[in-house]
Amino acid sequence: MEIEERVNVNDYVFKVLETVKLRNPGEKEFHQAVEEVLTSITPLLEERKEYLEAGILERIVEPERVVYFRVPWIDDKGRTRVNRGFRVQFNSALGPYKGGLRFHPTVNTSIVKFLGFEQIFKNALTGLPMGGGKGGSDFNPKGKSDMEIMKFCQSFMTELSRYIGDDIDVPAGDIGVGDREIGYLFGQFKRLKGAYEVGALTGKNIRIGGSLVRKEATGYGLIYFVSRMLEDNGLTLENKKVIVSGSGNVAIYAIEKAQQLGAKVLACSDSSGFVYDYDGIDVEILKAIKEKQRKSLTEYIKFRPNAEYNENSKNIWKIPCDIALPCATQNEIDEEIAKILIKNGVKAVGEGANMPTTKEGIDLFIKNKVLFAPAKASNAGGVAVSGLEMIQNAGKTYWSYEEVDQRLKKIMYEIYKIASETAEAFNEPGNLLKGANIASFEKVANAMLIQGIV
Ligand code: NDP
Ligand code: 2IT
Repeated sequence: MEIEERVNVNDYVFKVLETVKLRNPGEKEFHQAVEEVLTSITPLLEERKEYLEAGILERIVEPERVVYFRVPWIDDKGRTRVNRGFRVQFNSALGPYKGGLRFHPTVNTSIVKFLGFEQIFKNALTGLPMGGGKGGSDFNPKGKSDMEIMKFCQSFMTELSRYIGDDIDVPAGDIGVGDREIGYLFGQFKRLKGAYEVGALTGKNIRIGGSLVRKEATGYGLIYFVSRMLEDNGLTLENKKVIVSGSGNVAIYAIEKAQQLGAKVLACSDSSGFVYDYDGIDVEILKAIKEKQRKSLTEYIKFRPNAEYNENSKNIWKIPCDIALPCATQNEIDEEIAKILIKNGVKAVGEGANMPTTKEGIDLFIKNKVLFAPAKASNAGGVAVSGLEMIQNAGKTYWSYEEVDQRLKKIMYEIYKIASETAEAFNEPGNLLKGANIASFEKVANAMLIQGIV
């Protein structure tokens, strides 16, 4: 685009978005993530025309590099299986690419690009030196034996190892990838490199260089953020009715921390359905079923006398609650569900998952003055502690649980402060989505300006 064409910021943003859609056909999640960021930063672009002149927008929506590769492996019956592996190295203005790996049958280029794009800004908000990236595979870990998981991880890493390293790109977990998978990935990486390059992956088990509190970090960080947001609005978590979707890593530790702070968590879900526990979710039972046995939530009601199971996951949002915490996957909360939540009097929504609310859902929450904690701010605790794991690894040292937890809390409070102060400075007090997008974009754009057109 010529500079003259860039004078009207709204037209300019519209043209960039149109180009993104044309260049990345059919990638609707990626389009959605880009649109959300670009349309909310127009007031900043009005003030910083140098961003337009340096082509920051056109550059920031284009990944620096995308790789995809074949992942062949042999299942327990001796059959050859082939999956597809992905890594998108989106932006390295602030540091090495950093972001998780997702193993789920729905993974494709649109999913990894949307996640990678979000990650750029989320990582910037943590204040730690990390660029943005994401990866994964359409491999479905459900029903696979431990041996099959190991063989898949080894094959996946055989390819991925060409592209990662502690100063290059540092993967971690996401859906379907926890410390078991990171352990197998690390083992194969070490073998291929012939060196114990401990900082090339995070989310490691603490016995092989992981950080304390990494496992809890996303869920705990979400609750630290939400409690700060409530406090700022004269509310607390004490005795609040909370609904959490998902029952994986993020959901479990969000439930645990919310309960520690006095909330009543009534329900949680998985891909097969949800449980409503009138006595409040028993998080230790949940951990045993989901973390250890890797079974469905249907098991939960066997142990709890006052719990019910419902096989439609989405109906979890019909339960009246004060606080809704979507912690499963993207686009869980659409316009229809947002209307139900609002009708039932929801006071706050805290996004634990990435992009769990559609644009229409977000607009409704903001219009109806529901306190809204946007994912790239509120779920940044996971990658923040990954950043702390990188620092510990680089210094060949370990910090105590209390030390990491305190640092996590401080980072989450700081992110809240930046997002709310920026929202206020741009005349939209309370709009944390706008505040988080503007503050993080500015940070990345400034770092890009300094480094020239690369
Ligand atoms: P897990 O794999 O540990 O858990 C995912 C949970 O969500 C499971 O309960 C799963 O159900 C459910 N789920 C996944 N996909 C779907 C789907 N398509 N429909 C319905 N339910 C689904 O993943 P995490 O807890 O790590 O991740 C959850 C969300 O949080 C994701 O959006 C992820 O990107 C985000 N996130 C994760 C971070 C991390 O550090 N792990 C950091 C920041 C964000 P089932 O058990 O049946 O598979
Ligand atoms: O979405 C995310 O922030 C993550 N899955 C965590 C990424 C990381 O590098 O710890």
